[in-house]
Amino acid sequence: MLTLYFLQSSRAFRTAWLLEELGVDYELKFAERRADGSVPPELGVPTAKGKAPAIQDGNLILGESGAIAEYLIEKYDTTHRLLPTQPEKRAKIRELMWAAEGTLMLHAEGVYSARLAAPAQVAHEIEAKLAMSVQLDLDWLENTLQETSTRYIASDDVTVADTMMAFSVMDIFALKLAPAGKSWPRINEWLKIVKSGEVYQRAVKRTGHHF
Ligand SMILES: N[C@@H](CCC(=O)N[C@@H](CS)C(=O)NCC(=O)O)C(=O)O
Repeated sequence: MLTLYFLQSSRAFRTAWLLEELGVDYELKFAERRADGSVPPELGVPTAKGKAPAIQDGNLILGESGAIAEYLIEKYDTTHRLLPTQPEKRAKIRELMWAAEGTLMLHAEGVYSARLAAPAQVAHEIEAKLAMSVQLDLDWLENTLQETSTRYIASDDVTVADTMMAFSVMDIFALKLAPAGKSWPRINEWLKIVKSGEVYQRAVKRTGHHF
């Protein structure tokens, strides 16, 4: 059986939601974060980096939420429900998947690190500058949603892009990593649809995921 190494309030939720969407049976190895936010060694994450998420499927041990998503889709999405076969559609979905980690989370982590590392006055200034990148990312996503005008991010149904991107945006909103006073109505509408999804809710129930 597939094992998911799950850390609370982490990107591991992306993998849990995707596994639920795919209907794959999995064992959940669960841990709360330590006080400094790190993974407790008792979780026994088997990858070299020891971060969450990680999976073990047979002999395969894999980290990186994006690589895990690609693997799970390749192996278990046999009807191509979550990643359609047309090259153009696949490319747009992958654009969102890469952006979720390589752009939105990258910028969000910058804002968060500045907040933790610098003295309040300095942190405020650095944070405000870094948060501009987060704003541009969200503006881009807002425009994308306006252009596609689909219920989910890339289609009227859930795709693997939603499972990657929703965590990034919810994390940014929950930790207030975007500039204050801005709003992204289409993004909020999309998040409402995501959160009301039956399978999404099943993943929340199984993992207790929260920010
Ligand atoms: N790029 C990696 C990032 C993995 C990562 O940074 N995970 C965080 C949780 S969101 C973690 O394990 N933090 C705890 C630690 O560093 O000990 C991915 O997408 O999986």
